[in-house]
Amino acid sequence: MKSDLKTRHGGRILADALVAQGVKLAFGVPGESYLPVLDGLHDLRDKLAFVVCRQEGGASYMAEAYGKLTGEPGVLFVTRGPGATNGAIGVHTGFQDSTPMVVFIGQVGNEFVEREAFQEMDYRRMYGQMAKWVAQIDRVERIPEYVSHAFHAAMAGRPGPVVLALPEDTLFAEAAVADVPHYHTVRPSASPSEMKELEKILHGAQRPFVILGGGGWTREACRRLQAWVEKTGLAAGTSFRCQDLFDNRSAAYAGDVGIGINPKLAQRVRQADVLLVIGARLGEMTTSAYSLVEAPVPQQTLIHVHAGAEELGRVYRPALPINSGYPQFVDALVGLSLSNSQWKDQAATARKEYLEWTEPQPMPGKLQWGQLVRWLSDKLPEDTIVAGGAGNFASWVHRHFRYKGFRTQLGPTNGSMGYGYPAAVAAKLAAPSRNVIAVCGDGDFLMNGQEIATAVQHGAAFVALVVNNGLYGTIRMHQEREYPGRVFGTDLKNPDFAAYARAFGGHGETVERTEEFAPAFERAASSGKPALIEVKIDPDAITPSTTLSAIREKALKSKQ
Ligand SMILES: Cc1ncc(C[n+]2csc(CCOP(=O)(O)OP(=O)(O)O)c2C)c(N)n1
Ligand SMILES: [Mg+2]
Repeated sequence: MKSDLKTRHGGRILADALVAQGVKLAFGVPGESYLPVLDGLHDLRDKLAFVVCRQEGGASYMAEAYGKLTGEPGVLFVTRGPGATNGAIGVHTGFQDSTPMVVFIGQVGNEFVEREAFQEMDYRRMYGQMAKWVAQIDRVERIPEYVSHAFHAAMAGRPGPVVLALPEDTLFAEAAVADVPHYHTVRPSASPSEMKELEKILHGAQRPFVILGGGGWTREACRRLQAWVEKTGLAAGTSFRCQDLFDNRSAAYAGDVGIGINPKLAQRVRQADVLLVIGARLGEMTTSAYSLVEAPVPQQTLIHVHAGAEELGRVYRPALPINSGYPQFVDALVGLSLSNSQWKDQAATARKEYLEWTEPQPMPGKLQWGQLVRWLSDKLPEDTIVAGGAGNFASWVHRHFRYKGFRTQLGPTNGSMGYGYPAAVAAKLAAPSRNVIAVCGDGDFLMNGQEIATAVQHGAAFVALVVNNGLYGTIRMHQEREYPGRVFGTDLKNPDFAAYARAFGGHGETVERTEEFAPAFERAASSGKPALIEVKIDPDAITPSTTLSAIREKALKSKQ
């Protein structure tokens, strides 16, 4: 019935396609390369909000965080070459974190293509390794088809980013085409024979351990899995920065299998006879550099459940690979009734070890950061979203914060700095009724500090903490360990962070002592503005369990 269709320009067709796919919020930085899209979005501004950002790095993290939080593709718009290169960091993060994203990039018109025209790049080559699919839409009438394909591809199996380039002539051209309805989420299920085999393996297990991780979970699947784990008496851990997949207050929770792992938990994973791994890829950070689980054939009997068929057998040859979506797998799993009193005793010991490990230890200086993390954990509402970036400041959060519900943690599993602040902006805009905090380092924060402007402009009021040790502390720690006393390139001269926040129209505070924090936090949280608290810590306090000077002394001794 083509004749009934209205003629629209490419930008409007694209905007309509996004609304048809259920998109309500998109992030980006504008460019002259995609003006018709902005024009199309103008028509649909009541249905789809566009969050205009200050740097594509921040915008791409926002789109990634939106995808991570909601489970639906985060949508990003960037301009040609410079926008595309700035925006790459969030796409790389989304790929490693299995986050669904759909990224649109302006492109030179087809009449100039392959001339290295103004800002021209071949995005298929540029994004090839960090996207599930990269394509260019060369015909205006095929926009709805490509967009539908992109949303299906971003969501199918192991979720991830998809990139679509938009040549200018495609966007300005007009066509009369139909929209495509909302995408399906296509994920496989475990077969009855696989579940039988799983039951047999678990039935004979003496020291089993469960690890959850990855992207593609739902609140309901996590809740049902947790109830089953608790009922069977198993112990469970979570992979690196996926600590919110299991209520950390549960008696069955044994801690996070990530960076700075509890040595007793590491031992438990190493010595398990059966590992039931659901959704985690078992990457370098989760396996302590492939040492907890040996590659390619693990000592443990590995049952590896993953939504991406290509992940099974990629690093580890499992005893039982199961290609399944996680809600689908949990559906089948909860039907199994298993129980073993030996497991229950082990889970109780694991829990005791978790509680001991997560008690904050005293650290040098006037401000006890570990105690403050515990204070936040005890005080903030249960569904508070904690967005964090990369650096040693985060190790206190990993260790002392108890995540209590699904999608209360937004962190980059690729260890990418600058994530926390923009992720918190996206979280507050996506879920305005939820409480949000960002936890940043001094180095980490300034990678995207400009996005305070975005928070102010769009009314995203949340509290950001900037943990200031005047160092790229993580790198200093490694430096002192490898080349003690030879400090180079890791000192930072910082601005007055509170004044910086105020200059953007936000609320700013500086805290130097433990006891100053609570009243400062109350003032910040009730300011009604994007708020920032600079939290000054002693640079010697480099991790929750050791100091820089101790690391240096040990390294010097070992070199003598
Ligand atoms: C985008 C990016 N650049 C560089 C790094 C390497 N890197 C990892 S942690 C770190 C230092 C973090 O410093 P800061 O945010 O101040 O945290 P601290 O370790 O001092 O607590 C650096 C430079 C990275 N992970 N990501
Ligand atoms: Mg620092």
